[in-house]
Amino acid sequence: MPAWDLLLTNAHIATMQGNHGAYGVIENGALGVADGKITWVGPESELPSRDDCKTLSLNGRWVTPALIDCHTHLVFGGNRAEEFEQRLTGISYQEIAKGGGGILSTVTATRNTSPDELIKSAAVRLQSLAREGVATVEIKSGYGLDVENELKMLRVARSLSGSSGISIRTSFLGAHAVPPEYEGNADSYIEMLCKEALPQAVGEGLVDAVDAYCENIAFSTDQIARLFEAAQSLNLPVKLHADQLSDSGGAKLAASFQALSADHLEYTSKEGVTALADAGSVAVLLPGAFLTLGETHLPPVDIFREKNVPIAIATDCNPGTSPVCSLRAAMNLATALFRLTPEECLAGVTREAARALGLLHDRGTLETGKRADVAVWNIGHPRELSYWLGLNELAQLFVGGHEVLRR
Ligand code: DI6
Ligand code: FE
Repeated sequence: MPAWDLLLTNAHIATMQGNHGAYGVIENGALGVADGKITWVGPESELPSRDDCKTLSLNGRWVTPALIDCHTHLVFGGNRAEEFEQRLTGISYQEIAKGGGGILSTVTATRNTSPDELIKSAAVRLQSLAREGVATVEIKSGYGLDVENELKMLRVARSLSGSSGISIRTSFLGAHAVPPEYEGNADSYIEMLCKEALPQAVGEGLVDAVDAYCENIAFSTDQIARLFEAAQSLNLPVKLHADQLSDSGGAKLAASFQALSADHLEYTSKEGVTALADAGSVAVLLPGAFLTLGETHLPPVDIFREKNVPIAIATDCNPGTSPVCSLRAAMNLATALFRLTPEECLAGVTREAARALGLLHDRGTLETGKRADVAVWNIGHPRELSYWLGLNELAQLFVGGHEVLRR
């Protein structure tokens, strides 16, 4: 007889297993948890007899995998509401960046903010994600741009996990912009990242993956290739901000390093998509940045579908191009702006987001053996999770079988 710590009954379950029909639905289902893992999931009528255990009837509510935000810059000092107003008068993001504003103004603010203050402001944004059912959040560095401050950001990101119950994955984004100390000398900056910043951050256990910004206002493919070689020699997976503002060969570069994901991709060519398909990399789409920048060039969604490139969706929460602290809003935007289906959106913040973090073996779908990260919703069908904008129907959130939130 199975012994469970927790049994959820009287639920409709969207398992999000890719090969189990739309949403992987099990109507009138049940889900058993032992030692923080899912040990049984199926129709309630097939439940085996069992020892007594804590049982929770969900009264016909829907259950999905807890959501995953696989691309955020959640930790930063200050904000850029002033720049936001400037952009509304017609000054472009690139012009502001070239004038020393943009990312570099957040670098100054982040360097001048203490770890405690960074934790406080990021925790507010993290709670905003969690109360909509997000249990795993990727957080990048990239606003420190020197050894001390990149490590400070990563330590802050790691510490957010303990205080929230949310699982945090970190990405080293030292190659986000050229810092003022290295102006005109991006090659030396990359060398410093490879020889000092990255190895030290890895030595402290602060890095789960290495990311970079491949763009004509940031780093070239050659520079990033050097960083990615350093990442590989440290056994770290890579991912890339690719082809966001121009086709700069980012997707192809990412694919050549078997990247977990390539992100943004508005300007990616068919060749770039084919390379991602061959490498098994995930395309992470970021509709919040598309919206905020008033972008009109659409990512090649039809070609992703044709080539079976998995599509994830994330907030890209950052103070410049995506002040978005709602993954549910990103799902809705992805339907409106990119014409993704509600099922693609939900897969994009569960199964495919897990894949984009290299965590699909552990979460992202509801199946036995995976961590019991479960969201319970007051909805009539999972398509509603992409339909409503600004309505929060989360009832409960479980992480590793423990309830971390109830509304
Ligand atoms: N692409 C983005 O959208 C963000 N970083 C990046 O590489 C923007 C970051 C910022 O403007 O602060
Ligand atoms: Fe980003």
